Amino acid sequence: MCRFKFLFAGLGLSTFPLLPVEAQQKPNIVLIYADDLGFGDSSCYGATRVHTPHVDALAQDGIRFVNAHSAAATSTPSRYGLFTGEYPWRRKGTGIAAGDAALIIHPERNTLPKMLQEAGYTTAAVGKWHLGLGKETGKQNWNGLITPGPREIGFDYSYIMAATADRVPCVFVENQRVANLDPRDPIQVSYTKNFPGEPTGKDNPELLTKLKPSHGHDMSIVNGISRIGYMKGCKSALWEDEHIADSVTAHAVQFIEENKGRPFFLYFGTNDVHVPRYPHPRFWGQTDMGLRGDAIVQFDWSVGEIVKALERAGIRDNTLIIVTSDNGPVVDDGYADQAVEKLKNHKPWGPFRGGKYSAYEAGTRVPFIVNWQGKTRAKESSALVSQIDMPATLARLAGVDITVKEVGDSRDQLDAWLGHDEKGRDYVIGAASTLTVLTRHWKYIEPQDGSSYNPFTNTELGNDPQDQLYDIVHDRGEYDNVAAGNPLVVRFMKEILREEKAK
Ligand code: NG6
Ligand code: CA
Repeated sequence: MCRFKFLFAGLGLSTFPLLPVEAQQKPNIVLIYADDLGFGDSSCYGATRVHTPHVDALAQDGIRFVNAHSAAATSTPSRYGLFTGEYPWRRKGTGIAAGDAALIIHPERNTLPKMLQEAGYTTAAVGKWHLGLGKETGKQNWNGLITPGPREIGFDYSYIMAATADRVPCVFVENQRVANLDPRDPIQVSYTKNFPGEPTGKDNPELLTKLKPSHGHDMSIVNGISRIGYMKGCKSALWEDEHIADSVTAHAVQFIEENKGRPFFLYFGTNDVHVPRYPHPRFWGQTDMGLRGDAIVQFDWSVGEIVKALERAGIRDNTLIIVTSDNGPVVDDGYADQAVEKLKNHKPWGPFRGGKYSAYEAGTRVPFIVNWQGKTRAKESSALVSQIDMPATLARLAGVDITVKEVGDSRDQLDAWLGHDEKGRDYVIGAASTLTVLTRHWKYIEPQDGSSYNPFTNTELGNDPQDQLYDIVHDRGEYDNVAAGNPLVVRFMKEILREEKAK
């Protein structure tokens, strides 16, 4: 049957390259998920003071989207949407997770990696996790098997940071056990109180040899940098920030090498360019933007290493590669790393307003590149696409019959993702401290009483007690609220939200 499909494809009866499900090995999928990388942070998206040749190369024979969205303006909810296909705002407890949060994806749920496993894929999660671990918050067995975790939601292999680099525990967790742990020096973690005698950034600023906080981040000190939360012990297992990219990249490359003979899915969540930004010294000074710019170069290096590994393994042209980010950019996210001082004319948010945490576009409008050598061609696409569609779209690519699967809000957008459909979604709901509805013409922001500005991160949050409506085609910077003059459009957008909430 598959062979006939190829014939039809050749006759132009199909608008996208049909999947060689039996004739050839199913395509591998590599999802490179940057942290806080903004729309304008790579050279193929217009940056001039940082060069990202490896990301650019993927755009050069791939689809570079200019209207692509993460599910939320912060990490945990975006990743929740990515793996479950359910809008995170539907689910309580999907806000930014502490380092000792319980696993927020219920093991009973269908997930992207589970669907790919069923389709015969070997699956891996390498890098930033930030979806919680264990059954109960604060009760993880950090010195033993930490469960449930990646395995229970569909990952055969995992090598992860539990939360973020600025949150304890500052250790890698491999297959749900702390890596390199010496049982004679066990690990202890607390988000409520410090361990007696342990220094903190607040009380012992003289020990902050690598980075000092600008706001928050004044608890346990690891590797000369103070963090959120308290931890003690496990000296042999602690990460060094300057080696995080090398470590996660090496583990991702190893997974590729070991699984080149069978279809695989690799989720590679980089720590770059999240705080604390402390790239390996070989990247220092590669930009004139200080550590934030150099962390972008380090991210780009990781992308290059992954592509090289695919080439070495001879599977480059049978691998779909996606590069995107979990939310928009932030310049000062809590460490005095000179990012603000050295930013000058660089615009991490591109032409959009707001940034990470914001309901304005830069909160969720992220870089998004889909590359499948031989199948995609250099193209800029303005199709409206969203990471919420990751499960349905990739499952379809893998040959899963998604009509019989629970994929929540996720829709099959393979045609758009491969560059054959210029429209994409009719609308997408975004989540920050309020909800938004974005169509190809309009952006609506639901009224919200919260503060409109975060002075610490210098973010316009997009909150306003009034309806906000923007003509996103002619006013992509969202400066002219046209709600009053377009009551019918406002009503229509509210109706979309009302219906979505009722689902
Ligand atoms: C905030 C942190 C910020 C960052 C963010 C999560 C403070 C003052 N700020 O609470 O530094 O860690 O959480 O970022 O602690 S995210 O990209 O993982 O969502
Ligand atoms: Ca993030």
